[in-house]
Amino acid sequence: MKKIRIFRGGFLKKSSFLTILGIISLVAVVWFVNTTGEHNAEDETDQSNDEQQDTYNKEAVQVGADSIEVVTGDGNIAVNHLFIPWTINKHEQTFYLSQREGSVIEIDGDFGLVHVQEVDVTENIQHEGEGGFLGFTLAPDFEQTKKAFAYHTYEKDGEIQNRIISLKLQDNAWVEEEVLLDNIPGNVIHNGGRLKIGPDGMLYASTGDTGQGELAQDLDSLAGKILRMNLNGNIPEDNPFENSYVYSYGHRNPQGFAWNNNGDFYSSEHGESAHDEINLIKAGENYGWPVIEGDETATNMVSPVYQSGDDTWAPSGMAYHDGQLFIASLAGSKIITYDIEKKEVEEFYGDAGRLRDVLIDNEDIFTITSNQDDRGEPGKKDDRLIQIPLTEKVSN
Ligand SMILES: [Ca+2]
Repeated sequence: MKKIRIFRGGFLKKSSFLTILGIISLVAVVWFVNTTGEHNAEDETDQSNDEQQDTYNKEAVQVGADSIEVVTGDGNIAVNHLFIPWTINKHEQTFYLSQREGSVIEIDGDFGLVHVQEVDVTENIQHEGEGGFLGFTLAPDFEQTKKAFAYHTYEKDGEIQNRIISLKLQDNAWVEEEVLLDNIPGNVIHNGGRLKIGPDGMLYASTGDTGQGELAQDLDSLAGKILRMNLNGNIPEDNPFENSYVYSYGHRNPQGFAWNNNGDFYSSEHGESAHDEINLIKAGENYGWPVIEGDETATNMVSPVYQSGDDTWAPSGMAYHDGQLFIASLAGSKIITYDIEKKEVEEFYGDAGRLRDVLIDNEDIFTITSNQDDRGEPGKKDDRLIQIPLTEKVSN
C-alpha cells in the first residue's frame, strides 16, 4: 500500500514532501495520543475497517479540500478528506470529482496523485443549502477537447437560479466556455442537478421543483423537469414539446440518471416524505408531482416502477449494471440495488453514511459520501471516495 498526500497547488518536491510528511506524522501521532479514549459521534459513523492506517491530521478534516489523502494499492483506491463531493467521473485511470463548494478533484487512480482544480465561472457559485456546484460530466470527446459540462447554482437579481455551462480544463483550472442554459429556477432546496449524456448523445439535466410543487406541472417553467439538449445548448428538434428543453415533467427533486443496455432511461426522485421513486422516463410524460406521489395513480400521469413506501432513501446518483440499477442514498445511507426484471430492491452497501453518487467501472462500483453537507455526522475520514467490488456484497 502506498499513501500520498498532496496539497492545493499541485505537486511537491520529493524532499519537501518527505519533510512535510514527517511533520504531519508527528503531529498526527501527538494528536492521536491526546485524543485516544474519547468516544464521539465521529467514531460511531466511521466504520471503515482500515482504521489502523489512518494517519490523518486534524487540520485536514477541518479544511476539507485543502488536504486530500489517497490510499492506493493492489489496484484499489480510497480517497479521504474530500469536501461534499457530488459527482464521480472517471476517464481511463483518472477520476474527476465535482465538489459542491465549487471545485473539481482530479485523482490519478494508479499513483494517487491529486490536483485540486478551481472552477473559473462568470457567475458566482451559490453554495447554500442543497445548491452549489452539482452535476459535472466529461464531454464524450474529452480526450481531445478537455471539455466538460456542469450544473451549478448562482444568484441573479436577488433570486437563486441554476445554469448549465460548458467548461474547458486549462492549466489545472476548469474555465467556463459557454452558457448552455440559465435561469433555471433554484432555491436552497430541490435544485435537482444531475447532468449526464445519454446513449443518444444528448445532454440530460434534472431540475427540482424549488419547493413550489405547482411549477413541476407548468410546462412553461424549467423547474421540476428532466431537460434534454444538444451539446451546444440548442433544443433538439425531436424533443417532445416544440421549442422546449422539457423532456419529462411532474418531478419533485430527481437526482439520478441511468440507462440500461436497451437504452431504457431511469431516474431516481425524492418523495415528499418517504415514498422515494424510481421512474422509467419517457419523452413527454408527466410523472405526477405534486398531484400524485408514491404508487398513487391518475389519468395521463405515470407512476414509478418502484417506490420506497414508508422507507426514506433520499436517492441521488444511479448506475446500471447487469439488469440492476445501483442507487446512492443520502438519508438511507446505503447503496440500493433495484432488479429491473424482478422489481425488487436490496441493500448492497451501507457502511459509510450519506452517499451522493455511484459509478460502475469494470468489476467495481465507486461511491462518494456527503457527510459534511450539514445533514450527516462526519467521520474522521470524510468525505470519501470508496471502491467496492461488484461481486462483494459488503452490507452487514
Ligand atoms: Ca412521481
